[in-house]
Amino acid sequence: MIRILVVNDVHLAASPPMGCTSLYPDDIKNMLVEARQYARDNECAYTVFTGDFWHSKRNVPHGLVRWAIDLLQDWPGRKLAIVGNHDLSFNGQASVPSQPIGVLFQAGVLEWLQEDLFTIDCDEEINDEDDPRDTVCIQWSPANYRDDIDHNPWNFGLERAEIIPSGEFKGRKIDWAIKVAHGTITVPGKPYPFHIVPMDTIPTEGMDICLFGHPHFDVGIHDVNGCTFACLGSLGRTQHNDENEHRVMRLLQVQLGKNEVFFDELPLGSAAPASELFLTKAGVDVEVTKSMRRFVRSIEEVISLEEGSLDAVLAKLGDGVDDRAKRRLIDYLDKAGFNG
Ligand SMILES: [Mn+2]
Repeated sequence: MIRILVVNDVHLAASPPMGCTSLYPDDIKNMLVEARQYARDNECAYTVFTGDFWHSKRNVPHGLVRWAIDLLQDWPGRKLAIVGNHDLSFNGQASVPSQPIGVLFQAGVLEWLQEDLFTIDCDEEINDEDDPRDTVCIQWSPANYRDDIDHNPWNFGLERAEIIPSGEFKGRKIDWAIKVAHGTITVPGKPYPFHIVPMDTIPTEGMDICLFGHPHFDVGIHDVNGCTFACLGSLGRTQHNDENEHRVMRLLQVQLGKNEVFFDELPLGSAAPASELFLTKAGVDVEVTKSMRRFVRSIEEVISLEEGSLDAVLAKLGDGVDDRAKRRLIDYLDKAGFNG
């Protein structure tokens, strides 16, 4: 079998997001080291990072970038990555070369999936010859993040190539077509007050598997219209919410044979217990005035969302808000650490 390790929303950071203790940076590092050990022990041919490798858009210390380079350099197999909203500045994908994620691409420790990639691997458990009958041919199709990605389900479909179009293995039949995406893909039938893309609205024709990040909660593994959608949630628990209080941290591993697929859940034993990762709010006695209540209510109206991400807040603000105002709001909220 060809094994693929999937790592969602790492959110590596030098300082803890709001609501997290100073344990946060080491928690991420510990889990990444454990993920690498899985890649070694299970001889994963691929590790897929589904976006948001970094948490902060700015002020990432060189030492941490160096640490990430060293980690990934000693990580076996091909490491394929797409970019998430947290990896980008306001200039979108054009900002990649100047972002920490761009440094990882330039260092050659991560491969940026920018267009469809075709790979071929020999399943050595069957035959160690490069016999077409025993090889597994994969089409990888990326959906890197951009601001309007959740506006159209077609952004998450793919155009299946029946055969490898060029190169050494030209003419080989594609066994698996895999989408790798960063977007708000949700289970069918569940409404949210912001832009989402329910799985059953995505054109799944020709698509076997969709591995996606962006939702930080555990969406699970779902077969919808002939495609298996999988997202076990973010590695980085950036928000102190109910979901993260109770999440059992694990990674997804996909095993592919020529005609069969298995989805395994790998436990992350190194994940810090929630009781140590999150700050508990101590009650404080403050006189709450009428105007304070009014102010809080108005903020609540904007941010009372099931998932309080910055994107969700902005989507709720609607199209009527001036872009410059939105950017300033992003800036303020980002500085305040409110950017799950
Ligand atoms: Mn994220």
